[in-house]
Amino acid sequence: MSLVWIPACAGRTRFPNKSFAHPLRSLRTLRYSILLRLMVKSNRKGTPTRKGIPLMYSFRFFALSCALLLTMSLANAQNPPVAPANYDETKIPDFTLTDPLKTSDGRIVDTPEMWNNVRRPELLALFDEQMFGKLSDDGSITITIREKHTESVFNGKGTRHQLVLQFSKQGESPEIVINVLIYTPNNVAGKVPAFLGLNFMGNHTVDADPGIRLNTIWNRSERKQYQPTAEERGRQSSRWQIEKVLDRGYATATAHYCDIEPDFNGGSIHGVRQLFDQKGEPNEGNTIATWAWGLSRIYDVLAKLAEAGELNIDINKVIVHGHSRLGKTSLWAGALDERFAIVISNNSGCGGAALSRREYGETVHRINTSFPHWFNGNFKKYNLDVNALPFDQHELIALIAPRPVYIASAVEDRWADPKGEFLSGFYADPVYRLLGTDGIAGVKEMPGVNQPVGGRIGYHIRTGAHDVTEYDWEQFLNFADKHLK
Ligand code: GTR
Repeated sequence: MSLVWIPACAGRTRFPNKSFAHPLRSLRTLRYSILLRLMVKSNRKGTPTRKGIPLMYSFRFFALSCALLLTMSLANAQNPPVAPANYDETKIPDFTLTDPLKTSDGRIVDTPEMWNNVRRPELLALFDEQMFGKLSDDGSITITIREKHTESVFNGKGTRHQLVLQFSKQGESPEIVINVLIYTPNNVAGKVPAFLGLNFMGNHTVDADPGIRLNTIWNRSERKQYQPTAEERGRQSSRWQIEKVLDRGYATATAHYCDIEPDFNGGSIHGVRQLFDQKGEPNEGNTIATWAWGLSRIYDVLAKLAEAGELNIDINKVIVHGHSRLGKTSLWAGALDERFAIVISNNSGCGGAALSRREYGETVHRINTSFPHWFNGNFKKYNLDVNALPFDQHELIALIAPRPVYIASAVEDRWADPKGEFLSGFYADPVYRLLGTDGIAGVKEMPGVNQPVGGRIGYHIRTGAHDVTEYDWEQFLNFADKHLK
C-alpha cells in the first residue's frame, strides 16, 4: 500500500542509486519520511491498527499531516525566518559595491555634468523605485497656518514659535494637523541658520519649556492617540539641546513624526497620505518617504514665514537632521530636496547610512520584517539577496553631494553597524571630489572613538549607546559653523 508511496517521499524508491538520491534529500523530505515511517509502523500489523484506529482514519490523519506540512513548507518558503544578527567582521559575506561613478549601462561618470544630468537622476530614480518609493503628490495639497503663537523664552535668550498647520486637498479636510515648534535666538543680528528635524515623542518632550503645547499625539506601540501630561515635558531634552543650539546662534525647528504619519503598519490611513492617491503598487512610497515629504513641507512653511519677515531664519541655511529611523528619513529628505543645505544622520543604521551588503547588525531582511511599512514593496525583493540591489547606501550619501553631510555613530550601537555607516561616507567620497569638494578629506580608515574627521563629508563615532547626546550636538554645531558661517 502506502509503502510504494513512502520511499518516493523520502527520495529512495525513485532514486535507488544512493549517491544520486542523497543530495536531493533535504531536511524537509527527511521530516516527511520520519512521519510516514511512523504511519507505516502503526499499520504494519494489518487492519485495524495496533491502537485500534481503523486504517481509514489513519489514512485521513496521514493525508492531513501531509497537507499541513506542505502548507508549512510553503509558508516558510514565502516568509523564511530572519537570520540572527551577525556581529563578527570575519563573517561578513564577500561583496562588491556598486560604483556611484558608473551608469547602469556601464558608462564612466567623469564630469560634474554627467553626474548631475545622468547618474544622479538615475540613482535617485533607483532609490525611489526600489527602496523609499514614490508619493503621488500632484502639488494640489494645501497647507494652511491655522494658528501661530510667538513668545519670548529662556529669559529673553530666544523666541518660541508654535504653528498649527492644516493639510488639505481641494476642500477635503480630514483632521490632518502638524504642530511645528520653532525656537529662534534673540540678540543675533540678521537671519540665522536653522536645524530642522522630526521628534519621536511629541514637541513637549524636546525641552521642559512649560509653554510648549501638550498636543494629542499618536502612540506607536498602542496604535492610538493619547493626551500627554505635563510630567512628560522635556523627556527627550538631552536629544535636542535647545538652549545650546540657540547659544550658538542657530534656530531649531521640529514636529512630531507621527503627526505626518503614525509609525505602524497601516498608519497611513491616519496621516497625510490620506490626501494622496496611492494605488498600493510596490514602488509606492511608504512611511519614511512620507516623513521625508513632511520635512520638505515644513521647509516650505519656514520659507514662507522667512520671506514674510515673520521668522529670522536664513532659508538657504537649513540643516535637516534625524536620529535612527528619522536619520534614514533625513538622508532621504536631503537627497530629494536640494534646498537642505546640510544633512545629518545620527545612528541611522540599516536603510540609512549603513551599507546593506555588509549585513552586520540589522539587515534588509530584518528591517523589512520588523517594519514592513517603512520602505516600499520592491525593497522586500532584496531580503534574501542584498547583492541584487542596484545601489548601496554610499550612493544615498552621494546623492547629497556636493552639500555637506555628517554621519554620526556610537560604539555600543552595533545594531546600526558603525563601520558600515563610516564606509558609506568613505565610498561617497569620489562623487564629492568629482564635484570639486574635499569629500572625506583624505581619511583612509575609520577614526578612533570621539575623534571627528572629514571635510565636506564629516564623521564621528562616540562612546555610548544608540542616542543623540550633547557630544553629538557639539559636533553637529561645529560642522555647521565650518560650512555655513
Ligand atoms: C530599531 C530599528 C532601527 C532604528 C531604530 C530607531 O528598532 O531596528 O532600524 O531605526 O529602531 O529608529 O530607534
